[in-house]
Amino acid sequence: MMDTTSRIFVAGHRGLVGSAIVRRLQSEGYGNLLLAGRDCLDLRDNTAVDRWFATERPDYVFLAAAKVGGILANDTYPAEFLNDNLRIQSNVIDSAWRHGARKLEFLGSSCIYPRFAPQPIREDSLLTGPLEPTNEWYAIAKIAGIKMAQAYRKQYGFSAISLMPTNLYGPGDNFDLAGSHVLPALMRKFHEARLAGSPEVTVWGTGTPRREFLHVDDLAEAAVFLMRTYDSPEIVNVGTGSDVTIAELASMVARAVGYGGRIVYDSSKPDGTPRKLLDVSRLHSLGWKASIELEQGIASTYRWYLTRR
Ligand code: GFB
Repeated sequence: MMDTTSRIFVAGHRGLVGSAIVRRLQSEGYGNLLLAGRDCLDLRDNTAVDRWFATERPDYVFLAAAKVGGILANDTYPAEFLNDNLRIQSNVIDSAWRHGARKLEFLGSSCIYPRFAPQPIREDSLLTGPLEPTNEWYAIAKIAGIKMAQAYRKQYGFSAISLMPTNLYGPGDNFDLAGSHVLPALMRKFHEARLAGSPEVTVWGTGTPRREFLHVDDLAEAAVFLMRTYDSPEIVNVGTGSDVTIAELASMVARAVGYGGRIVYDSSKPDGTPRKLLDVSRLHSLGWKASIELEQGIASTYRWYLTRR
């Protein structure tokens, strides 16, 4: 059982998810965290990863390292989204097992599900239909990660579990407009438009797609909870259970930022999947529920954004 003295490796500790998991572990008193930045360990490098695990020998591994991005980045860099992610997760899962880790938690994504999966999306929708084309490369890599965790459990008895978070946001997010997800992009666009006194802000797509947004601190709480309590090959969705349209999100973010101008839609930009709401009944039955309301989460993320500028 993971305790406060366990050697815990958080792969990807500088990213949105990894940094939130580190904060959560520290707040719960876990003091033996192993962290390795990109500068000292390239997780795509099989030899380097194997050597690192042989030396450090973590007991528990949170696999939160990945090449991630929003709809445009996914569509622009399909080779990297597929190749980098396959390499990172194969190296980490294999080395963790090879060097005696007791348990590994793999972080996937809600984009693994078919584009037209029945909503809300249950875990058993996996591999029942074609994927959303804008992010199928990332999705295929994440599906391979799930299968690798299940294969290592089946063949070697390795205790590997997989969580599928919905769209995440929060402190530590990427605010680069070409690479980011929608929520940080809109926060930055409205913020800069307010400062510049711009009369309008352009939002990509039609505004009609629906998305579910989970604060990354909620995700981190669930990730630590499931590492402690869950041990099964079945994947677990992690979300809030409710979603909003992109137009509703835009209004919420504009309000939080104090922007009063017009919001216009650029339908030449892709909408992506029409809806992606996770069924979270498995997670609820395991004893965990999200607690950060979207409005409140946007407000606190905006406060964080202001301090980092
Ligand atoms: O967050 P997002 O990039 O990713 O876009 P996905 C969500 C929706 O917001 C799309 C719209 O309909 C976008 O067209 N949108 C509006 C914007 N304005 C903007 C903007 O300024 N920037 C961005 N980025 N979007 C991702 C996948 O899909 O979901 C990833 O690409 C990952 O692989 C992630 O799985 C969870 O929700 O469409």
